[in-house]
Amino acid sequence: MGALNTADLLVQCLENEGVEYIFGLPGEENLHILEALKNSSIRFITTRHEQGAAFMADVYGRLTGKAGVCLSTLGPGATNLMTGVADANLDGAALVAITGQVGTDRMHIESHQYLDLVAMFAPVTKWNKQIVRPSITPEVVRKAFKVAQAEKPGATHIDLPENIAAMAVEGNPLSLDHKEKVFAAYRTLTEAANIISKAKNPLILAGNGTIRAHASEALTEFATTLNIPVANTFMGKGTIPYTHPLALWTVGLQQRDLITCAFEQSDLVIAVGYDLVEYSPKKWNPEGTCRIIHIGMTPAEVDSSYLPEVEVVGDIADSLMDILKRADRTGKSTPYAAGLKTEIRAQYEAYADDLGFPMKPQKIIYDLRQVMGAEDIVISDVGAHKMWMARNYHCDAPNTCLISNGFAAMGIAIPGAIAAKLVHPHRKIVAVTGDGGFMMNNQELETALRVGTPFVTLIFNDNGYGLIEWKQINQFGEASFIKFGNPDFVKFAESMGLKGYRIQAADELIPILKEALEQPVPAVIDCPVDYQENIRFSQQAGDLACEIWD
Ligand SMILES: Cc1ncc(C[n+]2csc(CCOP(=O)(O)OP(=O)(O)O)c2C)c(N)n1
Ligand SMILES: [Mg+2]
Repeated sequence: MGALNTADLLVQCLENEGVEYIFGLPGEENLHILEALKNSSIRFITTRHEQGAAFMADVYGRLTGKAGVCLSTLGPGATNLMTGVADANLDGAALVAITGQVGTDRMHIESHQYLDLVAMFAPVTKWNKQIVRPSITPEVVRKAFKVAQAEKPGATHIDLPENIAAMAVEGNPLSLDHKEKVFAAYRTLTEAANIISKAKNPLILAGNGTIRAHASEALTEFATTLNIPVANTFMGKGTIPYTHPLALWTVGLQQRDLITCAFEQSDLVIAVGYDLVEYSPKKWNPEGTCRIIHIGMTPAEVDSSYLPEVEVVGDIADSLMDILKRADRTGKSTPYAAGLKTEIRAQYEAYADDLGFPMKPQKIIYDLRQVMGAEDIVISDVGAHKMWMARNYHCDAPNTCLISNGFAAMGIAIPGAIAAKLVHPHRKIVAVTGDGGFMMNNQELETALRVGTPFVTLIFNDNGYGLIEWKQINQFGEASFIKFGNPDFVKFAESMGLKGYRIQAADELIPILKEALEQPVPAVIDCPVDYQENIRFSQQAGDLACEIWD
């Protein structure tokens, strides 16, 4: 091996961080990095679009808590990367983006493909820097990972000019930090326990922070012992098993739903690992009158509808266990919750045998749940199908239904499924997507075939941007500019060497899903969906009267 250059040292630093994969696309300005990767333990996954690479890193980060890494060249490669980087940043997923760049000798003049990438990525990252001298590489890399992985996780970015990448350097990776737990202050724990002990109808709102902190078991014990019902956000699915009697399932639709009643009934919301980016408190606390306890790894965000009486800031599992020791709710129960849960469950089960075709979204999801095991993973794309997945796909365990609900970018599901299969090769993986989102990143199905990550893509086919249609009809009484045509998805899949299926009757879905999940190659299922259900649901929910569960 020749002398070490900056790109070699960069790769050594990435190895030191435990990086397993880099998702990316080559360009002239990142050639030195690719050369350095040839002799590395890191597996480079060549993608078909930089956005795909960033979404893969995003979902890797979300599933593992370790930063996913994506790489692009400068200019157009970097602009393509941005959507996935922004998604990680707003969804609280650790990600490190690396871009190639022109040499430092031509940044001050009009230069082919040059954009100021540090300025460009600044608003979509927690921190970013250019490597301006070879010797600072270990510090820049260490800081990028430390910041990306620290609560609340997000994206960071490293820009490497090509002349710096080629320069000789001496140096070694820095040793990693040993994260110490931070414990909440005694006063906040006792105060929280007192408020909880006295509340009449408390309700737990569990968010993705609970999952990031590995506090799901603690939360389940806390809720069970104190007999307090739990609603989870879209990204908080699986914090408590959906079969648990106190689990009121998911909240977060931008409209009324049965679960809204739980918030109307409660006199205290205990928000645990709740990220406001997901579901504005203005939706569940419009008057700002609700009493709130905030339990999180970081202090509460400022919002006029989210003014907690006490903020318990520290390791979430420890805080919950500590409050549990101090709180006393003997003889207290929340009678409304059982009635509400019975109704929520009845609405879910009502579609079990629905043979309508095109299939109702509730039935597609009901059937999907039947074929997926407790540890299997679905990744939802963004659209009307996501709203139904959020509402109707219930989880036993954390990180088994991934939904982008911070940035909510269409196109995440297919690249996300590749990352999920890499992280969990023995689990079944399904990407649930609309036909719109499918056409945004389906090129990555070739990546999936090539790298050997078989999974099933289930397309909700409505020939249109269904969620926008839903909103337009609710808001303006009619839809516009949302219809489009689709390719023949079965032939499309077959042309790529994948398996393709089309659902032609409701009772075909379960057997086809089972068969598709057994394939050694990625499979695509085209499933026509009846989105008339969307409007019907909105009308019903608008008329909902909560008083019956008083
Ligand atoms: C990249 C991106 N562009 C636009 C939007 C706005 N948007 C949200 S949902 C949606 C429609 C999604 O259509 P489709 O993928 O077919 O899913 P469906 O709603 O029909 O289930 C659009 C355009 C978005 N969230 N992300
Ligand atoms: Mg659609």
